[in-house]
Amino acid sequence: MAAPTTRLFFCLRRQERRLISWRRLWGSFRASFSSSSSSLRRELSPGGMRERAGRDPGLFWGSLAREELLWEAPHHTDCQWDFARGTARWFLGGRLNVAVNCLDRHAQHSPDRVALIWEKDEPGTEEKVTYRELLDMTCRLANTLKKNGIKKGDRVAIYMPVSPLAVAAMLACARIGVVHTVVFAGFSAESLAGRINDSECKAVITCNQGLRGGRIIELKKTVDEAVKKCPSIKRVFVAQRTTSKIHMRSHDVLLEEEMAKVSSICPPEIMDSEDMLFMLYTSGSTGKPKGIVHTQAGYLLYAAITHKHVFDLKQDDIFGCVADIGWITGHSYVVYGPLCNGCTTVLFESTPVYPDPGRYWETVERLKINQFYCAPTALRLLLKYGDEYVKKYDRSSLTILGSVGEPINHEAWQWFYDVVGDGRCTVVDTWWQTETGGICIAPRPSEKEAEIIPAIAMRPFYGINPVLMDEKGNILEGGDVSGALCIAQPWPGMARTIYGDHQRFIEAYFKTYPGYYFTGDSAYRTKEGYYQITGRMDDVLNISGHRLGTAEIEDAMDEHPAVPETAVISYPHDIKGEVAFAFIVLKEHTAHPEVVTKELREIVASKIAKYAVPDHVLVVKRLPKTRSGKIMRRLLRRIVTGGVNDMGDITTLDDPSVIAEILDAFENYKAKHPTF
Ligand code: 7RM
Repeated sequence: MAAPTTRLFFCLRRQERRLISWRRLWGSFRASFSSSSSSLRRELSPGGMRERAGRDPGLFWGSLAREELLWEAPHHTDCQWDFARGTARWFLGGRLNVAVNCLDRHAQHSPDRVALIWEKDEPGTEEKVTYRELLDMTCRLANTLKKNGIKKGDRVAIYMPVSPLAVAAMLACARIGVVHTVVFAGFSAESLAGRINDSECKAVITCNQGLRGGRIIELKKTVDEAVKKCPSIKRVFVAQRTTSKIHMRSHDVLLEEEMAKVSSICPPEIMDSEDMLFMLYTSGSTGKPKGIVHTQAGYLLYAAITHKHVFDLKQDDIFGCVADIGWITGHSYVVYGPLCNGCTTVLFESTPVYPDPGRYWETVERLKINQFYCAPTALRLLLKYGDEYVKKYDRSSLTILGSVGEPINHEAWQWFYDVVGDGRCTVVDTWWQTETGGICIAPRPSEKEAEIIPAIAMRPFYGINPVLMDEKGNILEGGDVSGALCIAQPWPGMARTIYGDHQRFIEAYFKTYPGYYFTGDSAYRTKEGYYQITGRMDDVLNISGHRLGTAEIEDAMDEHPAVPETAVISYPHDIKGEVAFAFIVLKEHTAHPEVVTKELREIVASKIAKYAVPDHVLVVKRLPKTRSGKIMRRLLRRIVTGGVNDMGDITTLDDPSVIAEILDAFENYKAKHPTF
């Protein structure tokens, strides 16, 4: 035990030394700043920052990395990249630990500062966790993992609802160099097993049950079912979220019980900048979800800097991002960004309508939240209940309102601004992806703060260089143009690869427009040079801000023995934004089509997740296909969105009479579903 303890102290002493020298530096920095050095003021202004980042991104991020993070060894090379090979590496030679950056340095300075406010499912039962307590919890959890044979480089799945233990689990992995993969606790056993097997996880960390909107979610049961198919799993760590009894299996470990037995000191594993920090599965247009890989230093720096600047973070701010930790928004803006910046971050366990549609705003009042970050789908849902649910709560603590995950419509933006923000908060529509690691386009920061155009993401973040391409791969210059949204240069937060399949990474992001990162989205650039994201260009759906490939839903449905063929497309929805619309072909002489459609819905829920279940299932005799046999989803979209008079180019369509046939089936379907 002696050796590691000495190492820890050594590490802490070095940290302290560095913090002191930083403070000295910061002091002189501030002194010269206030002595009205106008050039320095210009350097630190959004315009100055943007200009420096544009001039030399490597130098810009390199100096920020030195200033903002605590290093065990400094980096020698800012960035090396080659988009033709799909590579970008940042801060080479640098060594650090992410958990030390998120916990130890704050615990040392201000141990009693609140790190987490766990806004539990029942309103008014919140629990606060200080930086000292979170460090203690993280170290105990890390030691429990180690005691059970989990070591640096191993992968561990986290299947938990938003809670302090889930955050501690992520940071415990980071502390000992284990790669975590958080799986959203709404995914089915089959989805969980797929992710565990793809990344060959050694363990799962879960809870006996979850609690959301007053309803119980059987997490442990789902894990038990999943791990039956996962030979790599050696341990299942189970935390006790509810009082229900845990049915123990041989590889199960009671998490809290074990944590109480181990030391609260855990020496951090010192990691290289480019070692893997976590992977997170996300849907693409083809195949199974991809394990998007993020690394240590670049990801952490980018999450922290975007968090600080887009949300105008002040010391002592209480940051409220209501995303689940199972999505990238939860990783970057519930956990890593806010904790690296040492602020207080809210963990929201409930739903926007529990116990009533005032929940968000009641929480804002009770916790005095300063920045509130949510998805447009929730706003669209809440605005339907009227303004009273908002107005009865005091929202004077709010300064910035953020939106993420999907395009925000004008009505929702205006309601957010006028009603929630009383016309005095800045609304930031933030565009980014699992692959970008952090916000890439947002109205803030800017010199022209007042100049915000409703419902558009507007400005590239420091060092982000967006370009729009036409179909032929030519760069579109100037304003008032639309095209495929690409990014021309690397940034520290970008994904490094797809776990176990770098070739797929290249194909998905760097092949369509050689030399550029292709986002999969299309965008419009205004005359003033601002960006508006217009939607996905590929077969990826966005249901309530959650990504899903149409191919995944088709693959699940294709397993039904009575269904030889399916095609899924996106269909607009008032609240969810988009839903899945499935066209299915049944085997001849199938007796009860309605039974089959019901079974298909169940298959999708059990193979993927409930949110993936198609809202519409239409039985057709056949699908529109090209002469070479490819399904023409474009035509299906036209048929259901009323564009039948303009079907576009149908010269490759095998048999044009299929259009009238499907249209007929669709008219019948509408007649039977009056709410359609
Ligand atoms: C953060 C996140 C990414 C996809 C992305 C877009 C869509 C996200 C916006 C948006 C319009 C926005 N990651 N998207 N933010 N579209 N305006 N502000 O959502 O990987 O799950 O999804 O989401 O299509 O490519 S994600």
